[in-house]
Amino acid sequence: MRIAIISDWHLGWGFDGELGRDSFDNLKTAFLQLEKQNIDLVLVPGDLFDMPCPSQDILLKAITLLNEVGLENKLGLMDNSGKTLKLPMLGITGNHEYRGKDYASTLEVLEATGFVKNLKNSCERLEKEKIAIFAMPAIPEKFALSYLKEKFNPRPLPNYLNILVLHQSLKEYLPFEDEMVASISLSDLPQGFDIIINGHLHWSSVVTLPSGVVLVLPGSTVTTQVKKRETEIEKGYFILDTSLPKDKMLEFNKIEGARKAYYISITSKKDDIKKIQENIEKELSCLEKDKERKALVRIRLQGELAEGEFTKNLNLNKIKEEYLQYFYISIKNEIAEKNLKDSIEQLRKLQAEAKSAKELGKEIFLEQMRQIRVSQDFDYLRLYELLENGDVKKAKELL
Ligand SMILES: [Mn+2]
Repeated sequence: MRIAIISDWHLGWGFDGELGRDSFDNLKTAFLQLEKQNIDLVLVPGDLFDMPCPSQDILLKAITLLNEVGLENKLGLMDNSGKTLKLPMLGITGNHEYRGKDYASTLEVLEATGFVKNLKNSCERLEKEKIAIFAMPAIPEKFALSYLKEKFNPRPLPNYLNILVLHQSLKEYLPFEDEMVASISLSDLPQGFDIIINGHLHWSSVVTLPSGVVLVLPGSTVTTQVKKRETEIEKGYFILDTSLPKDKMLEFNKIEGARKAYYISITSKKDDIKKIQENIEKELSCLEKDKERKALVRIRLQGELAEGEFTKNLNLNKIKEEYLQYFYISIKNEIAEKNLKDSIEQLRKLQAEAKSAKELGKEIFLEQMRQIRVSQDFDYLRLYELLENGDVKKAKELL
């Protein structure tokens, strides 16, 4: 059996901007490639859409795209209500699509339109093929570990190829400067599975963990943020061929013609403005230039300026304009003039605190609920969500 693993489509990403077609174009190309690759099943580990409530324009574009996919449902796969699907596709919701159980999810919409079976903390058994697919939709990271271990607690089936599908952060995979959080470590992943597939992390990779389980990160089909690790690997998907030996089962396929992305890191060692500008130009001149499909370029400037030089004299707009026809350039300028360094540190701290104000509110609420000793089984996260959405009537019912 040949299973396509294709994740994090992020349909609708940057929809109103110049790059608004990328998520659709890349997915379209990927499906056209898959149509020629003898695929029996498509697995989508979350973030099909970039947002929990896509606009009708985005939904229409997504449905139109999926309507044109020429993959046959040879397995006769059915949705949760027992209707045969148009496509042999199984999926879970990702963190970008996350909504509480009181609200309809994007996956439910795509299931109602007949494209995908929405897997919800369940096990999909393919009896004839002896394949068991366990799937846990994304939940807030803070609850992920205990949910996985205590509530979901998936148990592999004997004599099956056991696959687990997740959409969570993993502690070991977080770049140290990242704002993402994780509660699950590699050592927390359940034992006895043959393959664990995790969406969410946008670069592709396959590793065999010490426990023997093969961990697959399919990566995303579109570049949403130009991060260093992401630019080192092309956008694509995996094909899992269950007839092959375990070490040859997985094959990466890149999406042809996907927009390129580059990450340039420049550290100034007390350089002057002229030298920094030259260094940027030097790096940009080495990149592949394609006017038809302008590449994304992220430039990160770090280090210290030479004494007596001022960052305001670094004309970054001039560089952006000069390469306008080849690149979408975004610049993160962290170069500091010496005397400004301290105040910038302080500002950064304040910014970080402001960002978590909403999180803080939730924390306080949950802590207060804990203190009044409501029963362990009471779903206070759900209560919080209902209140946040102004559903007072439902909240009262719940109480
Ligand atoms: Mn994602």
